[in-house]
Amino acid sequence: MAKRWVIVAGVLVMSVAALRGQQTVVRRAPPLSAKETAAARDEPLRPQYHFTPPRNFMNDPNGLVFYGGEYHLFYQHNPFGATWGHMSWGHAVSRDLLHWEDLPVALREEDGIMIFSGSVVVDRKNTSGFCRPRGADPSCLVAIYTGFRPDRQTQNVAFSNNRGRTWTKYAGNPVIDLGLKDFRDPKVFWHEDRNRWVMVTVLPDQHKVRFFGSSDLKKWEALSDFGPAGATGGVWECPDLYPLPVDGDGADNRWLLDVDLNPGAPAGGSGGQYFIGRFDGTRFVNDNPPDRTLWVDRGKDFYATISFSDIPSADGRRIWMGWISNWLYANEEPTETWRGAQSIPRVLRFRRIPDGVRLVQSPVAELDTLRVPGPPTSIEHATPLPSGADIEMEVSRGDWKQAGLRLSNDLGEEVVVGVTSDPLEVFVDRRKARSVPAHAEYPGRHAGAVRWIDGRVRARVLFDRSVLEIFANDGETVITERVYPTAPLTRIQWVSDIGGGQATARMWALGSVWNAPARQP
Ligand code: DQQ
Repeated sequence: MAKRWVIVAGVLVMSVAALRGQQTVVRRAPPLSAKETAAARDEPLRPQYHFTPPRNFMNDPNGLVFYGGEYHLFYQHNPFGATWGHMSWGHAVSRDLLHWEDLPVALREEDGIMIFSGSVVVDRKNTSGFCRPRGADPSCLVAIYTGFRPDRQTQNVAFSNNRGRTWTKYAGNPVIDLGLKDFRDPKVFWHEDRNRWVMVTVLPDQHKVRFFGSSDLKKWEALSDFGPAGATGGVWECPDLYPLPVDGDGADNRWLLDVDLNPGAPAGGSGGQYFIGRFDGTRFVNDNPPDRTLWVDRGKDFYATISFSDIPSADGRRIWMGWISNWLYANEEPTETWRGAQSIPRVLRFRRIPDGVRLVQSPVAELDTLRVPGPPTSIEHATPLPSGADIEMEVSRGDWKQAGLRLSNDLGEEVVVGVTSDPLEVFVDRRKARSVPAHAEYPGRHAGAVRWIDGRVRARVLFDRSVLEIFANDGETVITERVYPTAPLTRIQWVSDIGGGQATARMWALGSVWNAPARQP
């Protein structure tokens, strides 16, 4: 049996909750003092530029929305402990997608109903009647979330008239009740041509996405179903749907339908798949055969993605975030005080490659503002590794088998990020990353196919103490992994049979968002 990694920290539960619906009496852990906060932020595994909760457990990102100059990140959160439970929406805001200000819990478990995943929209024209117009601006924020009881999942709404600082649950909830035990994760957007709201949900165990339409966010009618299709080895969760241009061509917009799967992902456990097709406001039609599966990420730790709503058209980006974990071991990650991390926000595009149209993902440009000024370090011999790093590696076609960068420490713990030539793949090998017993599902080597582009494979590697995100060939292949060494990884060097000049890497140190103030991109 897998050894438990750590003792769950900071739980003050006076009587145990209520997965079965009995009365729940719990007391929140008190906020951390300034000294405790500083210590928790400097825990050896605490990422310095990826979002982590100030305290306790976090899983899926929820309700990503841009409003009034702020990006909002809500997230699945247990306010009472460092394992999953009492699900509520934690909340943080940012002006640059990197520096997040923690705010109080936005939506709390109440009356035995947990707040599962969902989305937030800007109700610009007050279609819901929830908004209190201020001057010429009639808008407000509306959250659409799943209310969870052990025997029933329903869709519900709540609204905020003060930029998300406080929320009111709608007295007429639930707004959709199909009498089902499994029916969740509403993602809502405004469909301009049909002049109505569209809600994308999943019927998880039926492997179906169900679409609903509404003019006021309160009365919903079922529109159509999509699925089963693609991968169905686990339940479907956290869907999302939006158009993306192919190769930047606004005349060739395809719709991306994102559906997460647990378990059944290529690296084991949870992961994301996507479908490419057409959506007419009522029905999604897959461009590919139903048995074609397209994976979002080849690592073991990227789940429950959701994209930002309401990013202004002048910006025009579609940006998503995903939770960097896996349900196989999410409750047992070896961190204290806090648990769970979100990915760097990623810009999404479609690109036509020889295999067809595919999703590409790249870190938001704002990340460059964290690069410590000065020229990058060229990695030739063993080089000191800062606790946050942005590395660009490139290998050229030739007579070699493997070219990798080894990130290591004096205990002999190491992670290798590299490329193999046959098969042509990028990989992350974390089998030797932790010298003490780890969860049985943690050690592993995870790889994804790449292609030669002008005789080269390039990869951007983001390292953040316990997080690795690899974007190969500008994000055509992505690998996201947590790494849990018992002491910091402090050295980086090539390990390969590749000839001189055929492999190059340069590295920028990245500052901590807690020490480096926000800068303009
Ligand atoms: N997590 C939420 C659900 C969702 C799942 C509950 C995905 O709404 O389906 O915490 O990780």
